[in-house]
Amino acid sequence: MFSLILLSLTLSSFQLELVSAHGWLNDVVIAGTQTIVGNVPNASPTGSAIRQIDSVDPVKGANNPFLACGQNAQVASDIATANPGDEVQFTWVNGLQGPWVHNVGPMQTYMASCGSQPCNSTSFNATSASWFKIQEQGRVPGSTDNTWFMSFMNSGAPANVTIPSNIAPGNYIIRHELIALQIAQTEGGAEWYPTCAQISIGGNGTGAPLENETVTLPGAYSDTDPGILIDVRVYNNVTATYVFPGPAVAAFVSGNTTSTNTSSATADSDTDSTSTSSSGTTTATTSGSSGSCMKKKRQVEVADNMSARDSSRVRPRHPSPMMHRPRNLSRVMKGLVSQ
Ligand SMILES: *[C@@H]1O[C@H](CO)[C@@H](O)[C@H](O)[C@H]1NC(C)=O
Ligand SMILES: *[C@@H]1O[C@H](CO)[C@@H](O)[C@H](O)[C@H]1NC(C)=O
Ligand SMILES: *[C@@H]1O[C@H](CO)[C@@H](O)[C@H](O)[C@H]1NC(C)=O
Ligand SMILES: *[C@@H]1O[C@H](CO)[C@@H](O)[C@H](O)[C@H]1NC(C)=O
Ligand SMILES: *[C@@H]1O[C@H](CO)[C@@H](O)[C@H](O)[C@H]1NC(C)=O
Ligand SMILES: *[C@@H]1O[C@H](CO)[C@@H](O)[C@H](O)[C@H]1NC(C)=O
Ligand SMILES: *[C@@H]1O[C@H](CO)[C@@H](O)[C@H](O)[C@H]1NC(C)=O
Ligand SMILES: *[C@@H]1O[C@H](CO)[C@@H](O)[C@H](O)[C@H]1NC(C)=O
Ligand SMILES: *[C@@H]1O[C@H](CO)[C@@H](O)[C@H](O)[C@H]1NC(C)=O
Ligand SMILES: *[C@@H]1O[C@H](CO)[C@@H](O)[C@H](O)[C@H]1NC(C)=O
Ligand SMILES: [Cu+2]
Repeated sequence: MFSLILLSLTLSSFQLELVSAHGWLNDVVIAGTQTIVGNVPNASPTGSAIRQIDSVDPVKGANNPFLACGQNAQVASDIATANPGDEVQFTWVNGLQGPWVHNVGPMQTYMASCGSQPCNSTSFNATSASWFKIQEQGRVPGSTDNTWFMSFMNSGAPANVTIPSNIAPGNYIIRHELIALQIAQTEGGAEWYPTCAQISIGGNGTGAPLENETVTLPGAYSDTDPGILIDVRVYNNVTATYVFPGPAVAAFVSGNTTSTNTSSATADSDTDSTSTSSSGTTTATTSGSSGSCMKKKRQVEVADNMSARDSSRVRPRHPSPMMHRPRNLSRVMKGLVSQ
């Protein structure tokens, strides 16, 4: 009897570790005023402009079709409104809706035009869309203790992105992506957490990406990119440069008007976007949850040795409708969660 209780405790702790170590986008705040709450993964959806995913597990593998908008992401019912130059704040949570736990890896933001159709239309295909990058954040410049911007979210803070101040009006998906690198010194170890929100942008801007600044997702990454398969110096040597994966930030984003008003005219070529893509020989590994998490657990010691500052307090803010949360996390659990 007692051993049965122990066994079930062990199992539930393990399951707890799985959900608390990963996560999802809880909400987006636009211009400090408009709050869009995302649906809990797999819960019965209510109206939102954030595309709902069905698992808190990371997307694994650079060719995984879920790289576009996240695990089995569904078209959302609503459309948020925004203006050029607006700040967009993305608040990520772990699977228990406490603060995001990972602290090493880049955060990148892409956008894609939905064209003349609203982005809540099922005829827009995120997997074949032309995505352009508007922001990338890695290690904090000048950091001497290997602090990454991602770690700021461990206190519950949002990630902050500015919509390009000169972007042309229209229907867009804004896609925020975390790439957690704690076990990425092994090929296939990188954990992608992409998420998509549907927005309509107003104003009178004219900025647009060049054709050769756009990529597909999947397509933009390879499992062996230097920013995906990590050189150990990324952890141990803070002066080693981190090479962001994917395209450069589109030139128009920095107010660089040389690229304005040209992309719709150049429909001829996508060769540059495919040149940044992977070879296409790697098979996508969808996140078989238990398999990837077993692997993750085995590598905890390695990751421990290499990870940045531990900033892994788990303080759920509100109870999840999906699961009970424990009153207390053991030290062991905290150690696991920190990975
Ligand atoms: C798409 O969004 C618009 C604006 O919010 C709304 O009027 C329309 O009903 C939505 N369409 C669908 C299919 O949900
Ligand atoms: C979306 O685009 C991808 C990549 O081009 C394609 O494989 C897929 O069939 C498309 N989906 C739909 C519903 O058209
Ligand atoms: C976003 O901005 C808030 C202040 O508004 C700050 O506390 C937080 O650290 C920022 N997030 C990141 C990831 O830099
Ligand atoms: C932008 O265009 C709209 C009409 O589409 C107009 O009402 C508005 O005043 C313009 N804003 C600026 C800053 O020019
Ligand atoms: C992209 O295209 C523009 C204009 O066609 C060209 O000036 C620029 O060098 C190209 N950039 C890259 C990275 O190929
Ligand atoms: C740290 O990285 C820099 C840049 O890659 C390199 O020049 C330097 O030799 C490295 N130092 C050590 C101790 O590895
Ligand atoms: C604008 O683009 C040009 C060419 O890509 C680049 O040399 C320049 O630094 C950019 N300016 C800004 C402000 O980003
Ligand atoms: C954009 O291009 C169109 C067609 O080439 C032109 O009529 C329009 O004036 C251009 N707009 C700007 C702001 O350059
Ligand atoms: C782990 O850290 C110790 C002490 O900092 C170091 O000697 C050892 O080489 C590291 N191991 C790995 C695999 O980086
Ligand atoms: C968690 O449990 C430990 C040991 O039972 C206890 O010392 C600690 O105060 C508890 N923490 C909280 C937040 O309840
Ligand atoms: Cu995780």
